[in-house]
Amino acid sequence: MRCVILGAPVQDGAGRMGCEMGPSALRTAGLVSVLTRLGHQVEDRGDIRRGPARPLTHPNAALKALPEIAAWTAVIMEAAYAASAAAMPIFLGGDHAISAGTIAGVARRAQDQGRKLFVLWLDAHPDFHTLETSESGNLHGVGLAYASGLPGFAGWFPDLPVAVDPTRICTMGLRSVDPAERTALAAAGVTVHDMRAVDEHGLAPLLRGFLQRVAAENGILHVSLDVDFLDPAIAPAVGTTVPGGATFREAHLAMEMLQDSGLVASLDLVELNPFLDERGRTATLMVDLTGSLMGKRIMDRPTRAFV
Ligand code: HAR
Ligand code: MN
Ligand code: MN
Repeated sequence: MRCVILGAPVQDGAGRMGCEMGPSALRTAGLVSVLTRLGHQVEDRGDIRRGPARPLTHPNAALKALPEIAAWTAVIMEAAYAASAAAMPIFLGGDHAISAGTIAGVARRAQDQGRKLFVLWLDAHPDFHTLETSESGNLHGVGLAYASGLPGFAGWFPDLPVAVDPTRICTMGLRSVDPAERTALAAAGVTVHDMRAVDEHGLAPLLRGFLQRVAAENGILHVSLDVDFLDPAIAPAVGTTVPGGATFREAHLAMEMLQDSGLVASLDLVELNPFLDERGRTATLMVDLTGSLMGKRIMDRPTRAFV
C-alpha cells in the first residue's frame, strides 16, 4: 500500500504544551521503518505549517487559541485532501484539534470518489463540543463536532466542504463525557461504545458490528486514535489521562481487526505529548499499534477474517 506521512505539530488545542513534538517522537519511534518492513511504500511529506491567524473574538470567552486552531484547520484540511488522492494518509498529531481538518479533508475526497465516509473515533473523550458549549475552551475538544457539521462553527472555523454523517461515526473507549456532549451525541445519532459497553460485551463484537456495517454500505473508514483511548498505565504520554482505558491487547486486537477489514483509508495518531513520556514507551506503543493496523501479525491468517 502507498502511505503518506504528514506531521501536524499542533499543541494550541490542548491545555498544555508538548504535543507539538508528537510528529518528531513518532518518527523517532520508527514509524517509517515499521511501515516499510511491512512492505508499504512510504512517503514522509514532513510537517504541515500553519498559515497566518486572523484575530477572532468569540462570545464564549473561555475559548483558547481560536485564531490559531482555525488557521491550522484550514491548512490541514487542504493537506489531507491532497494527501488522500492516491495514498493512505497517516496524520501525526499534534493534539486532537488536527482531526477537524483531517476528517474534513478526507470527507471531501470520499465525496469526490462517490464513497461514504465512516469514522472510528478511539478516545476517552468524544471531542463533541461546539464553540458555544466548550467550558474548558480547549479546542481539541471540538474536532469531531466540527467535522460532523454541528452548528456554530461558521464564520469562526473554515467553511466545511462536506460534513460526515454523524450516524456513520462510531466512538469507542469513551469514559469522560461532558453533559453537553452527551446530549449532542445522542441528538446527532453517533454510535457510542463507551468503556462500560467494552467491559460488558467485549471490544471485538462491538467493533465487528461497526466494520460489517461499513463493508455492507461499501464505505471507507477514517480511524482517529487518541493516545488516551489507551489505559494511562501503558500510555502515560498524554495531557488528559483518564483511568480505565483500553488494554494493550484490546488496542492491538482493534488494530488487527481493522487490518483484516481492509476498510481503513486514513489514520490520525494524536495527543501524544512526548514531554510526558517515559523513555519513549508511549510513542513506541503508538507506532506498534500502527504496525498492527498496517499488517503486522502474530501468525499468518487470512485477511477479511473479521467477518
Ligand atoms: N471534554 C473536555 C473538554 O472539553 C476534555 C476534552 C479532552 N479532549 C482530549 N482529546 N483530550 O480527546 O475540555
Ligand atoms: Mn481526543
Ligand atoms: Mn481524549
